[in-house]
Amino acid sequence: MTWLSRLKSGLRKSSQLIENGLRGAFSNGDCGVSVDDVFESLILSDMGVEASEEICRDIKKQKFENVEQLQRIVSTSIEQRLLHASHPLDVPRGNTHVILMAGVNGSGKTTSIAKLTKQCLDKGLTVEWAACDTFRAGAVEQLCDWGERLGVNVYTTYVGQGAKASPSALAYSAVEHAKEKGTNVLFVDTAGRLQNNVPLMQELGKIAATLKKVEPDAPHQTLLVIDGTVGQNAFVQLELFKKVVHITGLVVTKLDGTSKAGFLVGMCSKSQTPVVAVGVGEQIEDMNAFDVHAFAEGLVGLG
Ligand SMILES: Nc1nc2c(ncn2[C@@H]2O[C@H](COP(=O)(O)OP(=O)(O)OP(=O)(O)O)[C@@H](O)[C@H]2O)c(=O)[nH]1
Ligand SMILES: [Mg+2]
Repeated sequence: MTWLSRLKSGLRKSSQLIENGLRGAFSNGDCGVSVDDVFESLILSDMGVEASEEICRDIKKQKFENVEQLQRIVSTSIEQRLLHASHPLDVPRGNTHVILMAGVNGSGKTTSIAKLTKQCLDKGLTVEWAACDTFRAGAVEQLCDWGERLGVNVYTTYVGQGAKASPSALAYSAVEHAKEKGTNVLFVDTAGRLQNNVPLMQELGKIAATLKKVEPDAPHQTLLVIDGTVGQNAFVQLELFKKVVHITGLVVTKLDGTSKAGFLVGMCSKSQTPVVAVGVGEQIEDMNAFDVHAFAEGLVGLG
């Protein structure tokens, strides 16, 4: 299965909703005049009022004679709203590139690290991980399992002391070692935290500050992993995490498990934070760069 077909079949729950709306508008015979059905389906896909209204405005400006033409118009309008929203994972060769992963509980941080690592390994980069989720029981083991499968070294204890390290101490030591070894990329896994859990949010800030002590430019990237099933709430999460760390990009997971994938259109229209990758399943191949053309087509059920 190619990535494109994975993406499009992953988006099916959302696209069925929108496609039904487009079919409804067309069967009403209004040919681009009344767009109530379209508007409703865009809202149901969690696109938000503003983006939905703009897309409907685009529809009204054009003529269409069949559902496919209408799908094209909507897909083009969505794509235009997303033109600057994609920024694929970019890892310059040179000093160890540190990528800090943040996000609420269960959003997909750990599995996204594995998936993004696979892409780095395929490019010939060397990768290591710091298991800074010392909070959830089993979290370190989960990362180590993935590490074994991919042949990636995982830093799990505070080297030199052996005792259970604090997340910041472990992060510090991991960067030091990764730099020494000349590792290309170090992913730092962190504990899931609710954005209203103040101590855990502060701890995330502390990890980022500690990384800087070893490497002034680190973390070179801080990716917020967002569970796509939360829809528009993703925007709230982004704003709250931004108060603690400098979020450089988003990783959006579980687009296969939601009918609300439209939230990305609304969110990317409002936010300057680019989407680094999207996930549409639990397999290692189920993540890739945010291809806005394919996403827009997939979202309206084209292709
Ligand atoms: N269907 C689907 N499931 C996903 C996707 N990404 C992750 N998951 C699943 O979501 C669950 C949670 O993923 P984790 O990677 O453990 O999430 P986490 O953010 O590290 O969780 P905590 O460490 O507990 O905060 C796992 O069962 C993953 O397999 C996706 O794109 N699609
Ligand atoms: Mg995790």
